[in-house]
Amino acid sequence: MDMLIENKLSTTLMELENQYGAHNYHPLPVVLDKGQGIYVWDVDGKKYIDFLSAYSAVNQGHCHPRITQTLIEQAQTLALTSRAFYNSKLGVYEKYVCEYFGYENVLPMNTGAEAVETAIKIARKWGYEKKGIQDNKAQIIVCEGNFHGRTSTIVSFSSDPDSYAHFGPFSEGFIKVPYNDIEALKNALQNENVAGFLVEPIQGEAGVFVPEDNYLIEAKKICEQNNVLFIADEVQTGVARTGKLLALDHLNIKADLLILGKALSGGVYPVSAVLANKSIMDVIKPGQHGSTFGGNPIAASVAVTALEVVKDENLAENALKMGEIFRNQMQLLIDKYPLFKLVRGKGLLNAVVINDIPESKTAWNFCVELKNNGLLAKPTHGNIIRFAPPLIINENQLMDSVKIIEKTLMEFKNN
Ligand code: IF1
Repeated sequence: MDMLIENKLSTTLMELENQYGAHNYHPLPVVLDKGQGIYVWDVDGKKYIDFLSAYSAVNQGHCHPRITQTLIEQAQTLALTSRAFYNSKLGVYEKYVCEYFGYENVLPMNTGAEAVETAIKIARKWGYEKKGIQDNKAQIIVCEGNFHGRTSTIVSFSSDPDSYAHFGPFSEGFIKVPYNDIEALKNALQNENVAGFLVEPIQGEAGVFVPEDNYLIEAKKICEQNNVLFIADEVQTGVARTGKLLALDHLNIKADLLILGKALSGGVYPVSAVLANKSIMDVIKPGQHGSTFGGNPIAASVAVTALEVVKDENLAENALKMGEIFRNQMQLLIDKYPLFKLVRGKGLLNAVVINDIPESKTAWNFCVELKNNGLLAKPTHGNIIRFAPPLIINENQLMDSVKIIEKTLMEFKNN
């Protein structure tokens, strides 16, 4: 096809988004049209390796045949009943997801932010009804640099001005402590009104910041000692992304409230969940929380298949192995090219820190060049590039990706 005509189509489509959509994103200039496995294609038919995986939602790969089949079949059978009635898929899913992650109960929601909200509500209610906190006094400890979603309550305790500025007045009841600082957490836990500690096992938005192993182990211990719920947001780290089913599995600790989303559906449908044991979940009674779409038959069916795929295709083991190789390869590039400063991460949730001031556009410019060379990744705050391909990636594909990254490093002229 003629090059000019091809370019015109993607330009037209980008202009449509720019003209009619709210400008709440700053996408890379590529218009995607098709996906299969680790690959996506733009409207001109150009093929890319996807190293973002829709922010870890498509861990199982794009358009996984089994997951897609379940979605289609269930959509043709029964899509939505609301929770005013039982449906034939929900209970089956609930049993499956509870046994899968080792909890007694699940509360199904749709998006990650909704599941975080749900966990906050459960923790507060538990605080009043089980711990005996005086009404309206419950506190949740959160971490600096957190990312838990975009609702008005959640942005109330964000430390990123883009997330919270001019969205006040803010919700009360949150105590912020530095991440990876056990003494600060200990101090905050002195407050007897604390109901829960909400934490990401690895901070994604903060640039894939992995805390010391001991931090979360100790944190869990002192929460227990203080009768405070340990609430893990594994929306991004869960479902095999870090090389174990859950990031907390690396440390053999179990959250009191576990928050999941994104890859719970393989990215084909919004499915999120909060898991807990009965003694905690039973504070929620009929009429006290819910959602029209939460636990609908499509979501329930799709989630079972998406979780089966994770087991059947050994995605956790693969993520662990491929992650090792990826970080070793990035280390070789760091030794060779001054533009790359350091690599960090776990499993296939990794980031490379770029050697420039946080305010510069270097990471963005580099991602544009990666795109031109056939690999999609997105910069995050402070000149950091997140590298998180679907977990089905094999060693050959991974080495092809490393070649694209090195080629881009060789060619790169920052401007
Ligand atoms: C966007 C980051 C990723 C999350 C954790 C809850 C949610 C998220 C730990 C909310 C969502 C997203 C949303 C996305 C960018 C993104 C992200 F850059 F912000 F950090 F993944 F890396 N807890 N993360 O990471 O889930 O309501 O979106 O389903 O575009 O805002 P959601």
